Amino acid sequence: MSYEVHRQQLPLFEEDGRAAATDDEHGRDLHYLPTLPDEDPYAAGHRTCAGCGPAIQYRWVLKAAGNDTVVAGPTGCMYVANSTYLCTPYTVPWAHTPIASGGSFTSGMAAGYEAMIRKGRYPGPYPNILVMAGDGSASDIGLGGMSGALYRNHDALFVCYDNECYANTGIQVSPTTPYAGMTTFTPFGKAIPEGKKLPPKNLAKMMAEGHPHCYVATTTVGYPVDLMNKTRKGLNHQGAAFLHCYTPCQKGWVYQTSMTVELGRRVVESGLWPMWEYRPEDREYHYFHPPVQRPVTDYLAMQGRFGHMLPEHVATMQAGANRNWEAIGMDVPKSLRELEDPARHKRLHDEEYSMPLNRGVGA
Ligand SMILES: Cc1ncc(C[n+]2csc(CCOP(=O)(O)OP(=O)(O)O)c2C)c(N)n1
Ligand code: SF4
Ligand SMILES: [Mg+2]
Repeated sequence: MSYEVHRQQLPLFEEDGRAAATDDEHGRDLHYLPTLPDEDPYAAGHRTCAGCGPAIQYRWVLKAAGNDTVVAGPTGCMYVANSTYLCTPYTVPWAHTPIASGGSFTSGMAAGYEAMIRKGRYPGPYPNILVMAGDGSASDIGLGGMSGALYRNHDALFVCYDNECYANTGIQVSPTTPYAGMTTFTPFGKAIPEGKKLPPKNLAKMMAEGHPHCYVATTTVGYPVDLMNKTRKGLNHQGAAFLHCYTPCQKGWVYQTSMTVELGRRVVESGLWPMWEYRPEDREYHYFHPPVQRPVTDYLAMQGRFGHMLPEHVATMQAGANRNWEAIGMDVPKSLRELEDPARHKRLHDEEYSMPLNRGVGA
C-alpha cells in the first residue's frame, strides 16, 4: 500500500504592515514590522562572533521555516561555533555533514522522508528539509553534491550562506571572495597590490542556468523580509530550490560589529550584489531595483579587507558594479559612470569613514 505525501504551503510575510516604518535620509524603509512567528528554532546561546552575518541568516531562515523542519549543516563556522561540547542552539532536528556532503546528505534526507511517508512509516506531512552550507562548501568543496541534488530535483531547500571566505579555518580565499578582497591566502603586497586578482564565482547564476527546473534566488541579511519570503518560496516550491545569501563576516572582513545589516543593504545599493529571483514556471529572472544607487566606495570603505585598494582597483570595482546595473535593467547615472576613471579616486584608506588596513585575521 502506498500513502500520499502531503506537502505544506507556508504563507508569505506581508511587507505592507509596517506599523512603525521609518525612512532614512534616502527614503529607504528601515524597519519592517510584519507579524513574525514566535517560533525560533535557532535559539540564543551559540558562540558565533558578535555581528556574525551567517548567524543572523540562520535565525531568519529557521524562523521562516518553523518548527516542522529538519536541517543539515556542513562543516564551517556555523557547524563549529554552533555545536560546542555537544550543545546546539537548534530546537529542531539538526545534523552535521562533512563539508563536501551538504547536497548529498540532504538529498538522502528528502528521499528518505518521501519513502517513509509513502510506506506509511512516517505520519507526515512532509517536513521542511533544508541545508545551510558556507560558500567554501557550496561553491567549492561541496559544489558537486549541491549540483547533483538540484539536478535530481529533491524536494528541499539548499542555502549557501556566503561570507566570501573560508572563515572557520582562518579566513582563507574562497571562489566567492570578491576581487581585491584581502584574505590570509590573498594578502596584498608589492607583487599583487590588489590582493585577490580574480572576480568572484557567480554561484547563484550557475545554479539557475544549470538547473532551470529549480527555484533560485539571491538575497542578503540586510533584507530580512525578503530573506524569509524567499526561504518560504523555496520550501513551498515542489522540488529543489537554491538560495544564495550574502552574510558579512565581522572577523574576516574587519568592520564595526553593528554594521552587518547595513552592509547587507549597501552591497545591493552599490551594485555589487544583484538581488533576484529565478522562477522556473516562466524561466525568467525577476530583478530587484533598489531605490538608492551608491558609489562602491560607500560600501568598500567600511571594511578593512579592502583598505589596501589603490585608485585603479576602486575604479575596476566601479566598472564591474556598473555592468551589474546594466545587467539588471537599470540605468547607470553619469556620476557613477565617471567613477570608472581612477583619477576620480583616492587610496581607499584615505576615504572618509575608512577602516584600518586589514593586516591579518582579526587585526
Ligand atoms: C574536505 C575538507 N577539507 C577541508 C576542511 C577544513 N575546513 C573546515 S571548516 C572549513 C571552512 C569552510 O568554509 P565555508 O564553507 O565557507 O564556511 P565558513 O567557515 O566560512 O562558515 C574548512 C576548509 C574540511 N573540514 N574538510
Ligand atoms: S568568523 Fe565570521 S562567519 Fe565565523 S562566527 Fe565569526 S563572524 Fe561568523
Ligand atoms: Mg564561508
